[in-house]
Amino acid sequence: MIQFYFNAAPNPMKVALLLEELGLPYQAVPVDTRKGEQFAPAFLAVNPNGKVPALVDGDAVVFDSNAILLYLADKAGRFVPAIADSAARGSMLSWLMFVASGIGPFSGQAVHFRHAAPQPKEYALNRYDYEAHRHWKLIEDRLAANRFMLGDEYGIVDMAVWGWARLVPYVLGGETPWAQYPGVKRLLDEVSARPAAQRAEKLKTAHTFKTETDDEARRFMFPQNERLKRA
Ligand SMILES: N[C@@H](CCC(=O)N[C@@H](CS)C(=O)NCC(=O)O)C(=O)O
Repeated sequence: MIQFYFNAAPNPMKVALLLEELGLPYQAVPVDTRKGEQFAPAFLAVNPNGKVPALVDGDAVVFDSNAILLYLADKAGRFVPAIADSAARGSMLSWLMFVASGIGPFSGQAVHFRHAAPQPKEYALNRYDYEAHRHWKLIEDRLAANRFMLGDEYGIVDMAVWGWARLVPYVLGGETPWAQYPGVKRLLDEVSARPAAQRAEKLKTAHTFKTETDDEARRFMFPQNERLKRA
């Protein structure tokens, strides 16, 4: 059976959504990153990058959420265009990698500098807030013109967007975070209403993850700060 290493953050949740959409049997293995479980040798043997999600499927070991989405969808032949359909495949790969290399990292850094970084942070917050908005605007433009990211068909790019769209108010802050992104909100609501998304969300409550950001959690989540203490 597939082993799915996860926590309740955006990148694991998009994989949970696809596993549920595909109806695949899997064992959910919680990795409590606030307790440092991502650095346990047994987990690093699965994902040397020490981050969730990761997946073991027989002989196949796959890490990085968007790689896992593509791996599972290709294997099932669902939620992705066929390899022979070059135009659709090119579009799918472009937007999937855009989420992987743009939406995820810039949203993550915007969260860090908005909610966690010490002062002074104006320069860094401005940079990541600007880039997060710039990336989300491209998704918004796409969804203003299309029901789903690739047109009329729901697929893994929508699932990748959904994982992060759930956090847009936290990423972007402000009083009315959805005002500039009605298309993203529409996609979020449509995907969240799917039974598979509701089952994926239940994973969060089936396991109790540590929620406090205390000194121990900060040490594991922001290990770079240990260098500053030694300086
Ligand atoms: N590029 C990776 C990023 C994975 C990632 O940053 N995961 C976060 C949760 S969303 C994590 O494991 N954080 C714990 C840590 O950084 O120690 C992916 O898309 O899977």
